[in-house]
Amino acid sequence: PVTLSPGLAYYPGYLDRPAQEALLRAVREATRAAPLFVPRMPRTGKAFSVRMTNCGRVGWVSDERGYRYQPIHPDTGGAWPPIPAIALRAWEELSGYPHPPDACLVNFYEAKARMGMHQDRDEEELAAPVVSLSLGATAVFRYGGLDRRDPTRSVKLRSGDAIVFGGPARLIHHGIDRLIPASSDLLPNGGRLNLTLRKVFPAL
Ligand code: MD3
Ligand code: FE
Repeated sequence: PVTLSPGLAYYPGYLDRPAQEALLRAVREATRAAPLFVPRMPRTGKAFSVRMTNCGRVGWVSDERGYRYQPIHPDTGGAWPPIPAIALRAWEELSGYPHPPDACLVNFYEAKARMGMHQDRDEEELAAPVVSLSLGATAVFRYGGLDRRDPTRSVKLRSGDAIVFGGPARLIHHGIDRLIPASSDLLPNGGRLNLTLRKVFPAL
């Protein structure tokens, strides 16, 4: 791995093409039980450009009432499907954390989608890292520091790359500036998927 900053480990090409195809099939299967939903900003209700779903015992949702983890899909009311085996294996190999993840958030970007700079702090267990797997179009990923005004750097996340945020990097600001057109043929229409594995609740 490449250490981009303390606590931030980058694994370019972590998943080979057959593993990317297998993970994509598993995500498509999961979206049959838990369709992509449109998250909305708290208070304003403005729609995100990214669509989402989840796997695992809880999933991250956002609507007018706020951000939270919950055990059911916001539209269907059904349980989230299981976390794909390939994603669980990546967590075991990369997280260094002795318990399985509670949640796998799946972000789907169409060509023009982006994600503004934010921190991930809706998890109770901040001692666990977040493991991210990218599929499809290359994304320009931007990350800064603990203060919103700290200087930022960017790195391209390509199909098959993994990136792990733990320790001093767990609460850094980060976002997706844009996708790079025609950068992958894994997904149709220049789309991108990102899976983030998270331990939400402290282990008993
Ligand atoms: C840094 N997703 O889902 S993955 C998110 O590509 C999110 O969809 C982006 O930011 C995406 O919250 C970026 C890289 C990532 C994921 C989680 C992090 C970076 C992180 C948690 C803490 C710090
Ligand atoms: Fe995030």
